[in-house]
Amino acid sequence: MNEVNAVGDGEVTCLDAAIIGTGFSGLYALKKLRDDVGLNALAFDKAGGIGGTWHWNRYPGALSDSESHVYCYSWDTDLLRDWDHHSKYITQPEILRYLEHVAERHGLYGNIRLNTGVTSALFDDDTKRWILETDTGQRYSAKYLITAVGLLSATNIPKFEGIESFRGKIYHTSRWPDDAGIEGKRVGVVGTGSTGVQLITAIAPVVGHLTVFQRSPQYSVPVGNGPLSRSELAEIKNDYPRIWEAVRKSALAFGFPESDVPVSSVSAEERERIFDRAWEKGGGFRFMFETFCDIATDEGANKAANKAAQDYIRRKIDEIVKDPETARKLKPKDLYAKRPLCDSGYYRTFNRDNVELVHIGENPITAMTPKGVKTADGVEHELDILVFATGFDAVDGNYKRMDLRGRKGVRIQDHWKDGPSAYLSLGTSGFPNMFMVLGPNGPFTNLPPSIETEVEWIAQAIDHMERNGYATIEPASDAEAAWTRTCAEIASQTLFPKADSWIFGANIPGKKNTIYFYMGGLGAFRETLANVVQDNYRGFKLEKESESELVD
Ligand code: FAD
Ligand code: NA7
Repeated sequence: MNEVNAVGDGEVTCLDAAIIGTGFSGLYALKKLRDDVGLNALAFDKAGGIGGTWHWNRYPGALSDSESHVYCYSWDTDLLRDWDHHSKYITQPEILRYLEHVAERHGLYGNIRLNTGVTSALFDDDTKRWILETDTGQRYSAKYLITAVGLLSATNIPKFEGIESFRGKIYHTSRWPDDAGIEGKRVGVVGTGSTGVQLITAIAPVVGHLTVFQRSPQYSVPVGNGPLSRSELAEIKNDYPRIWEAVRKSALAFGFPESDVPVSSVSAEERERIFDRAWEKGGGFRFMFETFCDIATDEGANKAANKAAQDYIRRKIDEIVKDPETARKLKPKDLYAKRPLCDSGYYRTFNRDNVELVHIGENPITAMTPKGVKTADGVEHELDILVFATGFDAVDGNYKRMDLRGRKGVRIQDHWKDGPSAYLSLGTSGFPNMFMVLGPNGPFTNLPPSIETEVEWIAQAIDHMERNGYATIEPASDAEAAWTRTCAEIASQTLFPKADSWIFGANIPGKKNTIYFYMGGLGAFRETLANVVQDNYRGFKLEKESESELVD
């Protein structure tokens, strides 16, 4: 008997495809499967609105650090022509407006169920269908399960002793309330990642006093945001076919040419000029990857390329920050090998009289108290509001928060006990007909182009199954293991695993520090996907009603 039988009786709505999530991934999956493959599909989201990341992350300063013209869909060419981006980078309200417009324009809302969390998804071995239960008490059955649950979506709120005693308000940046009421207040921010850097810079001028609790100093460069003129916009629109082609062939999909120049090949003066130009132009990924080709990979000569970039940013911090002790605390000493940050005046913010930096890396938080935060030096930092900009249980976080079970009732938590794995990030063995968008070991890129790549591949695979009478598809475990090894090998050629960050699961105590991304680039990833299809879905097991066939 299958675990599914434990769900109990009651009305079950039959679908072809159930999609979890309505961010960039879920919306496009719905559009493709409903309109191109012709499936009866529904998308669910626990949020009260569509947009995923951009529904949830409403904190002041929230901005995409992918440039606006490539932080959008490429598949709606009419919309590319009609939608005007007003600035080089796109803010949270604008991204949300864009996604709502897409949903409206393609009539997606009728197939979306909001305020509906999927609490369980169980594969029934007998019927070969997924049975879903929602927190609204509904049950659905679907042949295909598409998990578009987001890779930076499950919040991370660290445990601090005494937190429940704090008498002020506590927010996480990705659950920012409309009535946050920070104006004039004593606000503390824990966390100085991409989110913290944006938030701190944005709120410093409006709060009464801001205490920044920094565990690790960050390398950050200017974002270089600014308006897009009509002529710049027209140029982008005319150039879109070339831009998207280049994006799809590139490694990072950020829409700029990635450098092939090693740091060591230029003189010290030329190096400085290149960094200066990048600093002026702005953009974290541009600074790391458009300047030189070996900042994130160089292992030779004391990681000289990486060190050159570190030294440059440290010099900038010294130039910008007036108080030498604050500058010292702000300067990272480790590798420049986390997701590269950019900002709208982060370091400068620490010159303000109402901003105080507490380096909890040196002077740890010992407890939260009714009045605020106590540090090891005995100081109690009194606060009205405490904000956690502490990031996410990335990649597999939302999977672990569901009761998700594959063949023979195996729980995803058990299947992934040694860390999450997937074949091509699209599926995992033992979970038939479950397609993940941005699952583990997918491309580390500007994400909309990778999302499109994955959704299009999934739609093609499902179409293939429907046309050829297949009941199930799932990765063969050896193919999945080989993909994991490939991802590990590629990652080991970069410096990213050597820095503690969410990219390798190092931000959550107890989380498996392992491989979560494919760092071979979008171009190579797309080629691999195309070859897998051409080789008749190499590495996947496709099963008809009565037979089992490994296609390899
Ligand atoms: P999400 O947008 O995260 O959507 C997932 C949805 O699934 C959510 O709405 C969630 O509520 C829903 N969900 C999850 N579990 C369940 C469940 N059990 N039941 C029902 N619903 C569920 N990427 C870039 O490429 N460039 C950037 O500049 C960039 N900036 C970012 C800034 C921030 C602050 C954050 C948090 C992320 C950023 N990202 C950026 C990453 C961003 O998440 C992706 O670009 C993209 O938005 C992901 O879309 P998605 O649809 O895959 O996931
Ligand atoms: P990040 O990049 O994971 O940053 C989280 C920050 O919170 C970072 O500074 C952490 O310090 C800090 N943190 C986490 N846990 C703690 C505890 N327990 N105590 C003190 N400080 C802590 O999340 P973001 O939201 O900024 O960005 C995530 C991605 O979303 C980003 O890359 C973009 O793609 C969008 P640490 O550095 O680990 O010492």
